[in-house]
Amino acid sequence: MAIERTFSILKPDVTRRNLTGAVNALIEKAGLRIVAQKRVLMTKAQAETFYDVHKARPFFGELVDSMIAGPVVVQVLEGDDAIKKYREVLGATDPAKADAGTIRKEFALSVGENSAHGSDAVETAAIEIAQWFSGNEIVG
Ligand code: 3AN
Repeated sequence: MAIERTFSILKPDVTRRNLTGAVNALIEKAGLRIVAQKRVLMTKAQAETFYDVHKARPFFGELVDSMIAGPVVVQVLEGDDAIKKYREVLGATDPAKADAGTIRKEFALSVGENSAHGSDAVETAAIEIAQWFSGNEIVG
């Protein structure tokens, strides 16, 4: 298996409820290393750019608004097969369908406020990491 990096966002529903450490504990328990991390308040333009792929979806406005409702924690996670592994740790988009022990099953409030984002492919991970981190902010 290849060592990969993936991009993660702990969403405003996590920071609001003071769950950053609890979510990070699940990430680290799964063997992923947090090699970069910062807490930011996204601008509307940054959230729209980040979710540009979803701009035609009916929930786009709601999604952007939910991402700027409070601070988020942006992260780079590193490990074997990190992209797929983190998607497994996240669980299904809809927390009602997520497996026990996953971040979304344990913490998500709804399909919109679903606690965390993880990249879905190598190419999108690289684009998303570059949107939020410069090379010298990532220390493996
Ligand atoms: P995932 O984050 O699991 O890859 P996507 O890429 O389908 O899921 O959706 C991106 C984000 O859009 C989700 N994390 C969620 O916050 C939001 N979202 C997806 N589907 C809905 C929906 N039906 N209603 C509201 N928000 C949604």
